[in-house]
Amino acid sequence: MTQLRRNAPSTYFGCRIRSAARELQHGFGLLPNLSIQKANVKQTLALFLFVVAGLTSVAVASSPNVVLIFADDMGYGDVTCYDAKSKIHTPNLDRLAKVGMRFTDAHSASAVCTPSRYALLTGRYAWRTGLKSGVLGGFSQPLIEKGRMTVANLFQGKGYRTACIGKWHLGMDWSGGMRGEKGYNMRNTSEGIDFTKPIQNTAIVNGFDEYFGIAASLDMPPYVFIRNDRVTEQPTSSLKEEDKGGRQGPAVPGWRHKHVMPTLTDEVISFLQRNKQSPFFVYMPLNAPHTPHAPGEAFVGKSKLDIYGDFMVEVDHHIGRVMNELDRLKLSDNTLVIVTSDNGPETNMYPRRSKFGHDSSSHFLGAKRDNWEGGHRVPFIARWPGVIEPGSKCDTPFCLVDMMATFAEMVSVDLPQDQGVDSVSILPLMQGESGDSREGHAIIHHSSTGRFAIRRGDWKLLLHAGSGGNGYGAGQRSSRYNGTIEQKSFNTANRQLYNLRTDPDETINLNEKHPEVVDELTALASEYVRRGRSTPGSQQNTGLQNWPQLDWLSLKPVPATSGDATDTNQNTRKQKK
Ligand SMILES: [Ca+2]
Repeated sequence: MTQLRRNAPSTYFGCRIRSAARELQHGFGLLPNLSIQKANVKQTLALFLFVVAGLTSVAVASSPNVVLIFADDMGYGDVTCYDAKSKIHTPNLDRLAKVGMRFTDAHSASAVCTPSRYALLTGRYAWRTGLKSGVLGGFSQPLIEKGRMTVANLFQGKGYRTACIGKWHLGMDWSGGMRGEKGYNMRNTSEGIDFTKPIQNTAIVNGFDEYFGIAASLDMPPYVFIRNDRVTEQPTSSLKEEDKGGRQGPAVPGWRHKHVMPTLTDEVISFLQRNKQSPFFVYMPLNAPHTPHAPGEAFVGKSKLDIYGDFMVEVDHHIGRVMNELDRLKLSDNTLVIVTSDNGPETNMYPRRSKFGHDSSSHFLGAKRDNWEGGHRVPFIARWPGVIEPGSKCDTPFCLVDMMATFAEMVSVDLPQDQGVDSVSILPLMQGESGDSREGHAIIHHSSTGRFAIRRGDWKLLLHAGSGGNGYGAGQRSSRYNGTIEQKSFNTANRQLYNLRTDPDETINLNEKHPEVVDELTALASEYVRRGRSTPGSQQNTGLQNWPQLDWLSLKPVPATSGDATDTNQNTRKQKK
């Protein structure tokens, strides 16, 4: 029980005393198994401190709402305000950027879905779990460990209503499924599963009061909506009987992929209407523009590009619906809205690039799965009236793993030492602080095959040859890569060092010119892996066995110039303002 908040209230929230009873009630959100009768002396004392700290802190009534919209495979170049050459028009995203802040150097924590989501929600890189590469399937076991704190826990513990509405893709325990089996596999077979039984360990055990959505990507079975811990309808049919696109498997009669995004948005709007009086946190992981590309009739042909473009136009439309509902409910002034993406665009961007001149990766190299920028550099727009300067831009690099510390600072929670271990608050960046407030803290990039890269300041070091993800040189998909710059760039040295300030397109490998930077960044990445964390604090357990992707690991100490990685003073855990 280390969940104590900071005493100093944040100035922009205002300060009001709330009742101890309410504090207690919400405090239990983070303490599900604690009862006062059974609590020992230590726990009671800690609980007392928890309440007292709350008396000086931020009132629930003035707490900002948060809506986090997480598009699936939406590229940097798919959003007009990020790429003026984009052939897809995104008026709602552009409108959001006009009254908010556009971050130009934001990175998903992985180049693929599942690990990116894990890191977003827990503030910890997913390669520290048993999932060293790839993603989960629709019937895989949960990836988030029991007791692992999520951003939803943070908000829930502060009295927020919390909802996950969308694509989970972090595993759950289906009745008769693979519970008890070892390993994290992309399990998409429904063999043995009883859909009439409750599902254990869905999003509702990870801090979400409500969950509605699909288990995994829209190209993975089962094709059924889940509400909390039950399917909403029995999947007695199969995809091949109902719709096209995606792996075969159980589907509910009448299932249509194109209905999914409108349904999710309807659910978000319903949640906003039901919870307009209380502070809320909505996590809305969309199924789009990931495959299968399934725009509704009203959007077919709208992009004048292709079906992907049409689907992207629909993504923008539904984001607009959420924004409009916040306006209608008069909630926009007190709501932080974030729109970002879980990784770069799918490789079907290459034929689109050559045929239509629309580049979903913008000018960056590579796509989803890659450690090159196209794999993980994502749009990130944040609107928060009164805090974020309208129409502003931030060029400081950060990673979506930083949301945990950011939200913790927003709601005045000190993260326990063993939680959010890779997360540094970007709240100062949102508030317009100039310069790199991360102070030497580096970002780790991770590809679909489990390869590593590290970014600090202008320097980026890839600890492998090639993209780290897509095999541009060979393979069954190679025809779509023919003639691309990615194919020409695929044969590299085993280390790639790029200066992203002068060479954002990763064209000139400086590994031989600057071996000292290669050594320094290799040592820093090694330190992050070995210590089980990339923030200051106590060593966390990280097993390094059977991990072939760590062939680059160095035992050299981190040079003194490398910042605060070895600082164990827990007071520096907080982002310096
Ligand atoms: Ca994705």
